[in-house]
Amino acid sequence: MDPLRRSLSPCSSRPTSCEMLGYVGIEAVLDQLKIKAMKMGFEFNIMVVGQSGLGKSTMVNTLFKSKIWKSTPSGLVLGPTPQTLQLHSMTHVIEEKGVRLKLTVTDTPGFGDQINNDKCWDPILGYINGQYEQYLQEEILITRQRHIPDTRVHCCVYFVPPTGHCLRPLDIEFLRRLCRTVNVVPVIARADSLTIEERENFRRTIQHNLRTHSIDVYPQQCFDEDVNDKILNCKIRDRIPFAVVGADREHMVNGRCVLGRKTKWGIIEVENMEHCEFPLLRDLLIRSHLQDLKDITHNVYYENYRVCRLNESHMLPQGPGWVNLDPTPASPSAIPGPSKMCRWAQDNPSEEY
Ligand SMILES: Nc1nc2c(ncn2[C@@H]2O[C@H](COP(=O)(O)OP(=O)(O)OP(=O)(O)O)[C@@H](O)[C@H]2O)c(=O)[nH]1
Ligand SMILES: [Mg+2]
Repeated sequence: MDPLRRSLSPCSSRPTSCEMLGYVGIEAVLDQLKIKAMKMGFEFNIMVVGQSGLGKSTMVNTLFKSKIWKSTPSGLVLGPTPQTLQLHSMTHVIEEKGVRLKLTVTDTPGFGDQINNDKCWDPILGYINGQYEQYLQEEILITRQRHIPDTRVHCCVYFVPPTGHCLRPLDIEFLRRLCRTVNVVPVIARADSLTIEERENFRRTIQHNLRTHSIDVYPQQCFDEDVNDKILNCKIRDRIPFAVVGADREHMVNGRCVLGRKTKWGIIEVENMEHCEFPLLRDLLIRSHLQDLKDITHNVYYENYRVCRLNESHMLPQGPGWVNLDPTPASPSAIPGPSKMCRWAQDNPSEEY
């Protein structure tokens, strides 16, 4: 056999590059990345959105007070939660095993109280696009900062009222717009008002509604990167929307201090999977998908926004990637959502918009 052929044969005991060159130390890149990331810390921004009175502000407190944060940040409302009248953000730096996370949760006023709820999504979309705009303005500076502060919303938790029927037209319209702009994780709010059977049926109905109306919530199937992603995300997609309960009070249960809601019949523990799915939401946001949410925000939603804006201001040459959009809108809130349409249009330059 030709000696060259023999050396290429998969059966031959070919020396690996390590054996040929000795130890190179490529794996140490991981340590370098880790050290750098630990020095920089992480920023993560969540927003809660939904109709008035569904427990959004309570959920913000639940997130901060639940086990993972270990301490209660100052500024948390104690006593009855007042109605949220304007959009506001709360930031807390959490440190665990030397890793620093700057978590910002943006609470929003509930919508749906008005007789005419037309365009009730405008302030929310305006805020989300406003953060993209702020980032873009920093990014296009000639002398830009080495680290651009990231206030972009990485995940929007959308509260669905526990009607037990189906998604209301208002929720559908809102979600359709939101999903084109940001990662959305819908949850069934105040899930303690549904029986286990009702919860399950409601979940399936909502999943069906989302599919029918092409509302692509997080984790989006089209962004699964490999088989492992697919397997894990399929399980998550099957459980979304999570049925959550919010609480900001602690109670003693069998000698344990738990976060929960005290009712006449007992205590609903928010961190107990037998009672609600808040732990699944928290784990998705923080433990398993934090970086993925940030990556999709940067690579998909922000990227779409950036392309749309640069096209509008004619800063991009009219090449194959050019997207023909409507004239520049007056305010950031009116900027057409940086949708996957934009991305799609880039891939299909012949299409007219
Ligand atoms: N039964 C039940 N009540 C809840 C839950 N979460 C919050 N609540 C109660 O619902 C009421 C309204 O809660 P908020 O957190 O203020 O609701 P919100 O969505 O922020 O309301 P707006 O600020 O008006 O938009 C409060 O009395 C809460 O204690 C829950 O999961 N189950
Ligand atoms: Mg509120």
